[in-house]
Amino acid sequence: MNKKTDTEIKVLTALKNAKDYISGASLAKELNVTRTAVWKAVKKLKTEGYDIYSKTNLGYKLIKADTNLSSTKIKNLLENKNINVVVLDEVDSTNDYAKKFLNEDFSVIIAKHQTKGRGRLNRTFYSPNNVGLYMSLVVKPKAEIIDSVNITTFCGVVVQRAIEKLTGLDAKIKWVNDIFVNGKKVSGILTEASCDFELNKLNYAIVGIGVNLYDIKFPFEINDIATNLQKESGIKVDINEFTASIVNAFSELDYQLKNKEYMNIYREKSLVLGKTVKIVGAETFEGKAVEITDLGALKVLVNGEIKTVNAGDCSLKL
Ligand code: BTX
Repeated sequence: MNKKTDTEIKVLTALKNAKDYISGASLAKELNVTRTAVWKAVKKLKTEGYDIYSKTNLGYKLIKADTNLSSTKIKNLLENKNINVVVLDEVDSTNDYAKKFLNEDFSVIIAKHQTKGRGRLNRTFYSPNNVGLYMSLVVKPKAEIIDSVNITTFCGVVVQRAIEKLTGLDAKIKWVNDIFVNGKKVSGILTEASCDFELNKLNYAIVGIGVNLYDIKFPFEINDIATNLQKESGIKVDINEFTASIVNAFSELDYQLKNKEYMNIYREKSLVLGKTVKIVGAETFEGKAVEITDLGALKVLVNGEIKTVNAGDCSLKL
């Protein structure tokens, strides 16, 4: 690595000391150099691996991102200190491991690596070491059975918001459980629940969330359909902050399942509404996705008739 120039050292020090974004003009004035010199120094520092973000009208910010999972750091960032946080080096599937924690009110199980990460319908979720968030939340919302299906849609919004907040990316939700960025999948959600039919209530739900955070070499089969947040935004999110942001949002779960306010964002960020989709489920058909109900059902216009889909796979037809 080349020795840093005086300007690079000064810019780096000023960025380290700044609490927020600092404009190129302010840096130039403070360091008594030109704005071009600041810009060149920032460009060079970036090539050396410093995470410096640039935002129009705001300037530059040095991000001290932590890419190592730490249960202590996550707990420090949680609003509810009673949440049980478990970080594992390796596990088959966090959704399976989470079943050990059904007696607790709210547990979070995260693994650095899953050997058998699961998707829906026996599919696999590729979960290599230290490049993604592989997490299961064990939650016990006060919900009737009919509301329990909405845990996945709520979680979709929570993950969408966390991505947008920490990377600025315009993430979209593909009905029902995938998060897409620039047309490729960055995240999937797998909710498994236990219900008491006699009492018409949910016993517990295990909400499995997988997010590709950092640069990954995907296997050939998914290389064209999957992406990661670092590649799309140039930002390495802080994994502990990202995790805590998702877990904290779940404190609203009871309220949101009842009031469904989050469904407005779910619709606004939908990748499928207004598009031609192919549905594979109890029936297979193509049509135009026209509505998503408060209960998360997708309404599809097929030959002048509306079909309502509660479960199934949905893909976009180009
Ligand atoms: P899904 O069935 O909708 O998605 C799985 C499909 O997505 C695969 O068949 C493949 O085409 C594609 N895929 C596989 N791995 C990835 C990846 N890393 N990124 C993008 N696309 C991929 C979605 O199921 C639900 C996934 C939940 C994963 C979490 S991780 C923590 C928890 N534990 C666990 O075992 N599963 C959940």
